[in-house]
Amino acid sequence: MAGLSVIVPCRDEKEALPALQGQLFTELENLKIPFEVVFVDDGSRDGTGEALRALAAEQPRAKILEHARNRGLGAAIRTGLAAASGGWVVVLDADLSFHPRQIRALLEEQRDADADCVCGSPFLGRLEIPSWRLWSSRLVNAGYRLILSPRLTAYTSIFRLYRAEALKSFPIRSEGFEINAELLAFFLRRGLKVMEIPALLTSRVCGRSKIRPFHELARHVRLAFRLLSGS
Ligand SMILES: Nc1nc2c(ncn2[C@@H]2O[C@H](COP(=O)(O)OP(=O)(O)OP(=O)(O)O)[C@@H](O)[C@H]2O)c(=O)[nH]1
Ligand SMILES: [Mg+2]
Repeated sequence: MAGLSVIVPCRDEKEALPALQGQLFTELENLKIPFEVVFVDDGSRDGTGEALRALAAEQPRAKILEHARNRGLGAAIRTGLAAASGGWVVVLDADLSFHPRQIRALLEEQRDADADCVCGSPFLGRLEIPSWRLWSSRLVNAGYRLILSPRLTAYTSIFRLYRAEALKSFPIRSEGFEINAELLAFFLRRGLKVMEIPALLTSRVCGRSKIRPFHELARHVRLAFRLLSGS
């Protein structure tokens, strides 16, 4: 395995960083593979930037990138990807809602199936989130299953392992949360091998959710039209 880059997009996540730092780096060291963690601070206003710089002073394997103003989850992942040097990329929430101990299972599935992308699917595993989130997520995923492939269940989840070379070759356009669906669409349409494994998704325990449901739904609808029209 050529090294792993873990991209962590962060918007106003100062409260979540101490727990993330403790748990993410321990899990990654236990994997016994070369790794780096690329944090992208996306115009945070709660001191996330300062907290990340302090973290990087303690963690030589952390890279910190900053947007001067908030540009959205998609833009943050693209910035992180441009700086990622690993042969494999994992994208992870800052709030531990997908616990980093689950990264090991993504890597094992990649190796066993020789996959180009492995998705952690809470729909195959477990979701411990409010029911309105569950049903809105089910609805959006049902739409993508119709457009892309009924075989997959987790088009909107962030937690995945990607072959970096493939990921970097895509003309990614998403600015917001719809990037997760756009990336999967590229893998599927290029005939690359995508696998899913069960994952556990829990609600965040600190800080505030950044997702704006109606705004993100509009972005998903726009992406769906783009995928259907082939533009
Ligand atoms: N860089 C960047 N990161 C973002 C932005 N919006 C959200 N994020 C990060 O993306 C991840 C997912 O956002 P969350 O707010 O956790 O969204 P969610 O996981 O759908 O919902 P909750 O876990 O319930 O809050 C977190 O690490 C956020 O800090 C953004 O505009 N820019
Ligand atoms: Mg989250």
